[in-house]
Amino acid sequence: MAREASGGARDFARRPVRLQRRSEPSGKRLAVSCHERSMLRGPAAVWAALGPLLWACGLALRGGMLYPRESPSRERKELNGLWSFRADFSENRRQGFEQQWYRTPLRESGPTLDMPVPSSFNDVGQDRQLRSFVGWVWYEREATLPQRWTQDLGTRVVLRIGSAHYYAIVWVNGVHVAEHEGGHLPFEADISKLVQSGPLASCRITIAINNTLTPHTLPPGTILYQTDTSKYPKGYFVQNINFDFFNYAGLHRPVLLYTTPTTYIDDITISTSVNQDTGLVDYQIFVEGGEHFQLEVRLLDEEGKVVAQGTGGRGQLQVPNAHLWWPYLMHEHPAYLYSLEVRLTAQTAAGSVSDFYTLPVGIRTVAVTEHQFLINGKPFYFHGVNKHEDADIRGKGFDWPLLVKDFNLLRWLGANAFRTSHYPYAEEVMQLCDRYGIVVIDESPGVGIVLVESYSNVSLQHHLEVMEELVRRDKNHPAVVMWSVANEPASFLKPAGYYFKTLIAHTKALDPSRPVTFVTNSNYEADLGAPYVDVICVNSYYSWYHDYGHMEVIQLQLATQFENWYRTYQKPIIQSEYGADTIAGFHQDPPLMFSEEYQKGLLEQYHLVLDQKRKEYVVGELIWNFADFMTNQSPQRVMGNKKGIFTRQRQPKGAAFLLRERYWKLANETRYPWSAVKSQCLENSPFTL
Ligand code: BDP
Repeated sequence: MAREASGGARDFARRPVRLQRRSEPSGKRLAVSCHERSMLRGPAAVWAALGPLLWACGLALRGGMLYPRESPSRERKELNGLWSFRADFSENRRQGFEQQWYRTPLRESGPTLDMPVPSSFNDVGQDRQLRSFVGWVWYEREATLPQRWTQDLGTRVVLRIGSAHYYAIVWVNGVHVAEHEGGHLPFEADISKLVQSGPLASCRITIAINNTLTPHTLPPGTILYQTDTSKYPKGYFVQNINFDFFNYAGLHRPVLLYTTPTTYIDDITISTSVNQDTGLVDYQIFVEGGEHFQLEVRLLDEEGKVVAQGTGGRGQLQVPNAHLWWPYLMHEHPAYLYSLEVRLTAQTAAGSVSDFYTLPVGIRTVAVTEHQFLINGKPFYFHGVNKHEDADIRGKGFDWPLLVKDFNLLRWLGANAFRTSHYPYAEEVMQLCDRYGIVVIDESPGVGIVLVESYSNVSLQHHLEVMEELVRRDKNHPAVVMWSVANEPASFLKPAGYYFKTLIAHTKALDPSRPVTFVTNSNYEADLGAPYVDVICVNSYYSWYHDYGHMEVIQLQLATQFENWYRTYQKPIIQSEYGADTIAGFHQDPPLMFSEEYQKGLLEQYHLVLDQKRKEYVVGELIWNFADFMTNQSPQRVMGNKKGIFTRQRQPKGAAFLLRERYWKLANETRYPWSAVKSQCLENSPFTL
């Protein structure tokens, strides 16, 4: 007999110390708070048009999460490379806490492995047990600090962890400094006092990470104990999940130290709009660590010329004849980025100090009507992909060559957009999207919400906090045009209505300038969350998970589904997933499932309907998936999900060429001002006119 875990799972995930909010409200904050109720959705077009006004009373986000950039007042030191590592294989997984492994160097409490950071710990070793390990793992590394950092008391030293999946506790020199729940967003700890209190020029960073998922984590999961001793050894359990990707874990993104002065620019929020030819940049600057300061801001164009300037913590910069940030392929000068230079001058007991931060700014507007998605007032059609962050032995570890390769493939394909399925991606990914003009639907890790327990208040509270963290991190990226709060939740369950109403209203209160959605696979009549979204994003797998092999039913089923959704809601629709598993190199004619021909045939059937409906209200199509990716083992998965149009090694299947032809044609049709697109990747592209 099996029972759902309660004690055990919670044991593994239990927080030994209370979760600390990153920073408490401060009297000095400049943002104006406004009651959430006033942010509840009116007609989409109205709130989108009112974006800049509403922004002024957006729900105040507490604590900045500016990307750590170098500047004349800020230094950074990456801690990537080899860390010491140990998985706690003890029965209750808590030996590390019982023996306080953080108190002394990890090698003193037992054997350690070398573990690369960033990477997942799962696939770099030869140990099957480590690959599927559930519980606490321990990472440790010594960092040598520049003398100034440890001796200049006017310097603030911050430890930043780009992502630790799933739950993390951090110590520096054995002292607890931070704790964080959630595997896809950064968190920080001010460690100045610790590193400036003694003669040490180095510090020991210990991070314990737990990958256990519970019904209240995002994504959710459960631990299943197998208690039939005739079949399983004592204490046997497995982690169950309701999402279709491998639960890679570890330090997935860069870990670094950076400095600021002790009075510093903590956060910047910008919001842009356009009035005739004038670009408007509303800014708010949040300062911490001091009361007496001046702020100066300058907006520079790409040539470095100052085009507008201002002073103070909030204001509006006006840019006559502004260059707008356009998606790539939509305009001949896409992705124009200004630089917002912020200079803080503060008077401290030790004299005057300065802090500098430069933020890339794209001026653009986003709005939604009953049947269109508008960027800069022009209809935008999403022709792109869904992605995952994993590849080969590094699992979900951040990797520059992979990132550049993926963006080269996106541009080869003519993809103008992707969704960060099914969790927030690395900040460096978002930065490249800004620079290249690739539009992003930014998705939270709300995937696999199918249990009633996952709709509880505990879960909702955490989901609201995750949206705060996500908006805080990504709010200034022009590439981000919509938030997605979840993927394929059981939105037909009774509590889903209140859950999504609250979650979407909260996200809009955090950021009134962007539409909000979640991605559904529920029936249009049963979906209790759909009334609250601005754009209907719907996944379907006709002739794959139903009517196997019968591609002839696709057109009828897809057209009917679109019509039903539109008749019910009169909102624009995105085909947010569709696809077929395909083993690269399998060929079969007439096409059979899993062959390259079947994948192409299925896509073509979808395209016939998309081509009709995009003349009406369908505003986008995102293939599932850009590349093959790893999943849990199951008889339905052949070493992972094979719905990629590229293999996991990023080589094209036949469908990649089909989509490439389609996307470049779509680009030619939807370009503004009207003129032919030139392929950025291949001089002799058949689509270069
Ligand atoms: C969709 C999910 C996605 C899966 C895909 C599939 O959103 O995460 O990988 O199905 O089954 O339902 O390939």
